[in-house]
Amino acid sequence: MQKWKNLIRSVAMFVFCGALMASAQNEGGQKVSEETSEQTLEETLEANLPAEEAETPSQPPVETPPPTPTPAPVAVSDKPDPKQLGVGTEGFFRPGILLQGWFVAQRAEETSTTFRLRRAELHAKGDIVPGLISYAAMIDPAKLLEFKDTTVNVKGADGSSVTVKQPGSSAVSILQDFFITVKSPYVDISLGQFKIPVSWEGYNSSSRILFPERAMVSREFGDKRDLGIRFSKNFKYFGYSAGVFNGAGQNVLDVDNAKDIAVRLEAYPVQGLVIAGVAYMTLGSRKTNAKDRYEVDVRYENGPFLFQAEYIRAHDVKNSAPSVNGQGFYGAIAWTFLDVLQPCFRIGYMDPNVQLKTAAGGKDRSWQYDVGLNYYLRKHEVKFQLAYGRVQYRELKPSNEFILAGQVAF
Ligand SMILES: [Ca+2]
Repeated sequence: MQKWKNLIRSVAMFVFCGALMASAQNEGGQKVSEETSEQTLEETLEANLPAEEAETPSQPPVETPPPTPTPAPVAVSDKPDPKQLGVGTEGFFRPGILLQGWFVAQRAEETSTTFRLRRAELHAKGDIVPGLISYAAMIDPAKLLEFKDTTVNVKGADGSSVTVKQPGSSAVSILQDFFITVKSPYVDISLGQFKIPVSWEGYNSSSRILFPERAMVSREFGDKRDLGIRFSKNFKYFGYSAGVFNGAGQNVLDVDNAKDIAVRLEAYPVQGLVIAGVAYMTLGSRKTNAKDRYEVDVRYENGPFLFQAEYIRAHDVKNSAPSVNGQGFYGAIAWTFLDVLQPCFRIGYMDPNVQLKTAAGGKDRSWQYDVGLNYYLRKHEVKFQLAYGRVQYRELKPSNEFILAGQVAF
């Protein structure tokens, strides 16, 4: 920047001196006082510099050596990190991306194949007051697909229908995470929208899951976002995450005054081992809407070996209908060869409604079997995943799914 300033100065001086000489010649050799010349030069420079630069106070005279450049804002932290950008008065900004692309082939009633942009998460995060106030926002434009032509019945005398564009899935807003966090040694308090702390796989980053897709039970009850306030912190031997949520889901204002509360407690008794429990329940009026979750999960990672398992029990009340109890579990095991190649196996069970003895509403009790092979080119920053999964229902036709996935994340 200083180089450009000096260049602009030199050019301006050259042009200005040339103009002065020409003017002096034209006006019959009239002398211009040095004082006036210098003053005008400064004004000319001010006018020629970009607005932001012109505001810099006390431009030094051209003849003096260039002043030390104003230091660029740097993050105030123990170690300046070259990977983050200084913002605000003393804050910093760190961008992040998670891209997951799939080719998926499914066979249930019939075979279907498609390429799919599974995730395109764009993260903006950092501290605005280092060590005290942090922020994060994440959007995923891949969640919003083009609206589809859908036939909708209209209320009229002839009972006709119209074709209109409708969203292909229930999610329309691409806003995923929103954090305004106050940090302290024992608790980080966040206001915004984030995942409820149900299911280890659900709660943790989508960039680190073992298979391209989470286990059925984790998807059914976990990996859900809600608006609320969260209290969390991790220590050497334990961690916690507790929250109060609307209970209405992602990007939805609360429909009642009842609020959901959740507590997740994690213990790390030995290196690589996580044992956790979750309790989540609706407090307040539970007549029309209530959601309870209970969970235990365990994860052990030691060198190339990985084992993880979860069990979740659910109780739901919706619109005065009889309450529904659901439950599920899974166990997964993996071994990494040469730090890059990881075969993995998973077996899971999911029962969306334990009272029902038959399939209903497209939901049925099922067993899930998965086998996969992961290739880590740069750990989770660049990985490729191959997976085959089969879901065997009690009554519905079994479904088979083959996924080839690629991921880039930072
Ligand atoms: Ca509520």
